[in-house]
Amino acid sequence: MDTVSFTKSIKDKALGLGFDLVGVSPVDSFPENQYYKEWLRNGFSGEMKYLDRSPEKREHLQHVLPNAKSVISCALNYNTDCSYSVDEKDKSKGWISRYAWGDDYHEIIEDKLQILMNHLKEEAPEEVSSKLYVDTGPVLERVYGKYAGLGWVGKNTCLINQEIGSWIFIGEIITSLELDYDNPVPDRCGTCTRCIDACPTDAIIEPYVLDSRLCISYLTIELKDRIPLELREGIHNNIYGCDICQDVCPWNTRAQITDEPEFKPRDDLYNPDLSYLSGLSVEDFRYVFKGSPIKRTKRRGLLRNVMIAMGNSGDKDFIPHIKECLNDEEPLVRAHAAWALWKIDGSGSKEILLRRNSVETDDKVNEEIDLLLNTD
Ligand code: B12
Ligand code: SF4
Ligand code: SF4
Repeated sequence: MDTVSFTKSIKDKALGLGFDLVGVSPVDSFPENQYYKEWLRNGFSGEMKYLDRSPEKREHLQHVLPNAKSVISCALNYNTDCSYSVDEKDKSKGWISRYAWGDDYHEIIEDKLQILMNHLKEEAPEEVSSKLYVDTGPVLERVYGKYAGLGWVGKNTCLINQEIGSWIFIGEIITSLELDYDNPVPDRCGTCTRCIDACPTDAIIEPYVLDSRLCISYLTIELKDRIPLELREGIHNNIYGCDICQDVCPWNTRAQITDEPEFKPRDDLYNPDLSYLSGLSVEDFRYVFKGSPIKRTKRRGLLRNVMIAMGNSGDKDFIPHIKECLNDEEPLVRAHAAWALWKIDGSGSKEILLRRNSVETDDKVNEEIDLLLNTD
C-alpha cells in the first residue's frame, strides 16, 4: 500500500473507532513552540510544575520517541444536549464543567488509541515504533491538532473545529512512519473578542494567551492550596473547571452532540446542589466520583470550591452547611468555610471567627481568619 492509501486506512480506522476528527502532521518545531517557552518564563503555568520540566521534549518530539516522524491527532466530541453555564442563573447550584459530567476521558480515549496503535503496527509496511498520549504527555496537543488540520487555536486558546466546535478532547499517536500530511486550517476568530470579554477573571490576558494563575479551571482543579482571596468572587458558582469562554464562542452555537454514552451527565453532577456536595463524606466522595475526572481535586479540593460558591451565592440558607464545614477534618475546607461565612454574614460571622476555639484551628485556618478580619 502506498503512503496515501495507508494514511487513509488509518484515518478510516480512527473514525470507525468513534473519533470525530482525525488528521496527520509531520513532527516539527512549529513557530507556536516558541510561545510555550515564553509562557513558562512569564510564570503563566503557576503551580503546574510538570509543565516546566520538559520544554525541549515538547519542542522536539524526538526526545520522546527517537525516530519520531509523524503525529496522528484524534479528537472526540464530548458535548451533550444540556444548557450552557452562561444560561443557568440559579446561583444556589454549582457548575461542573461540561467535560467532567460523565466518565474520565483519559481512559476512553486511551482505549481507542491503543486499538488504533495496534492496527498501525499490524498493517504498517515496515517495522514501526509508536507512542500514544492523552493530555498528560509532553506534547503540545492543540498545536499538533492545528497542524493536523483538526481546527484552529482560537483566542480563548482552545482548538476549534469549524463543523463541531471546541467541545473536543485531543489524543495522539507519535510514530516513526512517514505518512500523508494534512494542512492547517485558517484562523476563523476574525474580529470577535467574545471569550476575552466574557472571562470573569480576565485570564485571557491577550488574544491566544492565557495566564493559568487567573483561570477558574486552574484555580478549581489544579491549584491544591488556598485560592487567593482576590480571585474568589470571580469564580462565582464554578466548582470544577469553567466553560464560559467556550459557552460564548459563536462556533459552539450549533455544536454537535456526542455519540459517546460515557459523556452523558451522571446523576447529580449537572448543575448540582451545593448543600448535597458540602455534606459528602470521604466514602461518599469516593463512591460518587469513581471513574470521574472530578476525583482529581480530591474531596478537600471540591469542598473548598463548594465553600467559595456558597459564599458567592450570598444565600443565608447555606449558613448551617457552612458551619458544619467549619469543623471539617480538612484545614483547607475549614479555611474556606470561614471565608464563606464571612462573605454571607459579614459582621455576624466575626464573632464566630474571633472565637477561634469554636473552629478547630491550625496555621492555614489562622492565617485565613487573620486575612478576613483585616479585610474591612
Ligand atoms: C495545562 C493545561 C491547562 C491549563 C492551561 C490552559 C492553557 N490554555 O494553556 C488549565 C488548567 C488552565 C487548563 C484549562 C482547560 N483545559 Co487544559 N490542558 C492543559 C494541557 C495539559 C497543557 C496545555 C499547555 O501546554 N498550555 C501551554 C500553552 C502555552 O499552550 P497551548 O494552550 O497549547 O497554547 C498554544 C497556543 O495558544 C499558541 N499561542 C500561545 N501564545 C500565543 C500568542 C500568539 C500571538 C499566537 C498567535 C499563538 C499563541 O501556542 C501555544 C503553544 O505554545 C493540555 C494537554 C496537552 N498536553 O496539550 C490540556 C488541554 C489543552 N486542556 C483541555 C481542556 C478541555 C481544558 C478546559 C476546557 C477544561 C475546563 N473546562 O475547565 C480548560 C480550557 C481553558 C482554556 N481557555 O484554555 C483540552 C483542550 C481541548 C481543546 N478543544 O482545545 C486539552 C488539549 C486536553 C486534551 N487532551 O483534550 N488546561
Ligand atoms: S476557562 Fe473560564 S476563567 Fe479560564 S479563560 Fe476561560 S472563561 Fe476565563
Ligand atoms: S469567542 Fe470569538 S475570539 Fe473567542 S475563540 Fe470563539 S471565535 Fe475566537
